[in-house]
Amino acid sequence: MPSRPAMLLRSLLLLAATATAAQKRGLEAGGPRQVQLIQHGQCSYTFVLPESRPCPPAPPEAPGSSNSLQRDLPPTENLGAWRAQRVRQLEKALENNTLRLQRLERYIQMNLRARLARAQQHVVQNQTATMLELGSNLLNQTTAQTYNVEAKVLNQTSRMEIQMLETSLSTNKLEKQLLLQSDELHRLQGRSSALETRLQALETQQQEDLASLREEKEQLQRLLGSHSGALAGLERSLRIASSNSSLLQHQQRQLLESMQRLVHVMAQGPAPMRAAGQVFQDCAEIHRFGATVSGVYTIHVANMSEPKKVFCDMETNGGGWTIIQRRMNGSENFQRGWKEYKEGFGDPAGEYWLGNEAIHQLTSRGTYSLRVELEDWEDHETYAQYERFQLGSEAQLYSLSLTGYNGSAGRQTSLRLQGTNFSTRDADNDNCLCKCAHLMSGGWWFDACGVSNLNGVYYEDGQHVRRMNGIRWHYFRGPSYSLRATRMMIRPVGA
Ligand SMILES: *[C@@H]1O[C@H](CO)[C@@H](O)[C@H](O)[C@H]1NC(C)=O
Ligand SMILES: *[C@@H]1O[C@H](CO)[C@@H](O)[C@H](O)[C@H]1NC(C)=O
Ligand SMILES: *[C@@H]1O[C@H](CO)[C@@H](O)[C@H](O)[C@H]1NC(C)=O
Ligand SMILES: *[C@@H]1O[C@H](CO)[C@@H](O)[C@H](O)[C@H]1NC(C)=O
Ligand SMILES: *[C@@H]1O[C@H](CO)[C@@H](O)[C@H](O)[C@H]1NC(C)=O
Ligand SMILES: *[C@@H]1O[C@H](CO)[C@@H](O)[C@H](O)[C@H]1NC(C)=O
Ligand SMILES: *[C@@H]1O[C@H](CO)[C@@H](O)[C@H](O)[C@H]1NC(C)=O
Ligand SMILES: *[C@@H]1O[C@H](CO)[C@@H](O)[C@H](O)[C@H]1NC(C)=O
Ligand SMILES: CC(=O)N[C@H]1CO[C@H](CO)[C@@H](O)[C@@H]1O
Repeated sequence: MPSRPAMLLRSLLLLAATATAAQKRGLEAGGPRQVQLIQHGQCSYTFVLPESRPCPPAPPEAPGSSNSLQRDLPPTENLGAWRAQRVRQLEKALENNTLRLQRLERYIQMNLRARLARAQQHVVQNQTATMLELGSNLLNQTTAQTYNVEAKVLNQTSRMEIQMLETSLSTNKLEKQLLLQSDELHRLQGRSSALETRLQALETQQQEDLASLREEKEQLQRLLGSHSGALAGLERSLRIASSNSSLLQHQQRQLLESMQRLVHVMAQGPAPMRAAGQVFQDCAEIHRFGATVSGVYTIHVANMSEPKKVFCDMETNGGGWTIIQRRMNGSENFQRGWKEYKEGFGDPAGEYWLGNEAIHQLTSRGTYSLRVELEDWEDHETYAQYERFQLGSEAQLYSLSLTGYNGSAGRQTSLRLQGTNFSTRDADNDNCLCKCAHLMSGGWWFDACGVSNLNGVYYEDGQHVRRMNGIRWHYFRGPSYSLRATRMMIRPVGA
């Protein structure tokens, strides 16, 4: 914006120009004075300009020429003089004009200074306002444009910033991801390396194990070799041992037999040996002691002063039987008196009678059963068994007491079960008016002579039938059949 004095000067010059123009017009109008009115807004200014002299008449013009140049064109001969004149004229006019101008200036300076100052002030103010308005408009526009541009720039900037932010954000995210991934990678690498080390350790361990296993295997193989050697040795010795074992069994059998012989010998031995060894009352005790071979053994029956030799059946029906009567080939005479039947007679290895006293003593001490075995000449064998057998004392005439008959020698028992007294040819204790012992021979538990007598006369084969005094067992072979072999034996019940 131009400065205030400059503006004032411009206004002044403008005014001067106007004034000159007005003067010209006033001259043309022929008025002495020139009055100029200037309206500005509400105010109006009246300029009264001084009367100026009319301008000198123009030099004579050539007819037909309207052009000043043509008019001013001098003749060529006095061109220099004209020129000088003309310069002088111009100088004078300039001078005059200068003078007038100076006058006008003075006038203005003197008369119109205050008004002019006011007008100037107004003008200046208007100008200033206008300029201000213009400037403010410009400024508005500028500011608007600036705002616009600024907004655009800001928009762009913000957008760019946003984009940058986004970019940076995404970059950050990417970086983070990258970091995470790199971390993961590191961890994985670490783990992988750890795994590798572990793997290596395992491999080395495995190799060591393998080596040790190989070593163990070799050791085992060596051991196996030695073991198989030992095994072969063992097999050899086993073979030898098995052969030895059969030998041993043989030896055992021999030992057993020798032991039984020893028992036998002991049973038969003299008193001092008996005292040192075992004392047996019957064959059941000897059997319990371990003897399994049938034969003659010595027993010590209680209340009997002398030991007795008996034949022990260690096999029949469980063994342990004490034979009290035996007939087999008629080698022994059974026609004996009371005393002989009381004490016994015959050969324990062959035919014999144990003796009524010994039988009484034995069957009085415990519960005995009686088994009677019979054989005819036709090779039939049969038996009669009594669950309970007991013989009374001599005072009771060796009376018979039997219960529980059982056997194959007939439906009925051929011995009267209870109360039959023993009779010999010299002791008639039967229930017959006759003497059964005379009639039937031997000694027996005759009733009214009865249906049996195993101590009768021994008849050889072919003479054994129709014999009343032979060896009879009625319910086996009838009343007159003499048997070939008989055995009477006793054993404690439950043995
Ligand atoms: C200011 O100037 C304008 C034109 O530029 C004119 O119309 C107006 O009358 C002036 N006002 C005064 C107070 O001079
Ligand atoms: C300048 O701008 C402001 C607001 O932007 C407005 O009020 C004012 O009238 C404007 N002035 C001119 C001279 O346009
Ligand atoms: C910025 O520019 C977008 C499009 O380029 C426009 O939609 C938005 O209105 C502008 N914002 C401003 C404040 O100018
Ligand atoms: C049987 O065993 C005895 C030792 O108990 C031994 O001396 C003998 O050689 C063996 N006999 C055999 C055939 O192996
Ligand atoms: C055996 O003898 C004793 C006395 O030494 C006697 O008391 C007992 O009754 C006798 N037993 C038999 C069955 O005779
Ligand atoms: C009867 O048998 C016994 C024992 O076997 C024998 O010692 C005896 O000589 C025999 N006697 C007869 C007459 O056959
Ligand atoms: C056996 O003899 C006794 C006497 O000792 C006698 O009382 C009894 O009646 C006799 N028994 C029989 C069956 O005759
Ligand atoms: C012999 O006695 C047994 C029981 O001890 C019995 O089962 C059986 O029937 C008896 N036999 C005879 C022939 O009586
Ligand atoms: C050329 C011209 O007009 N000169 C005039 C200047 O003014 C003086 C008097 O003031 C006149 O004498 C001149 O003629």
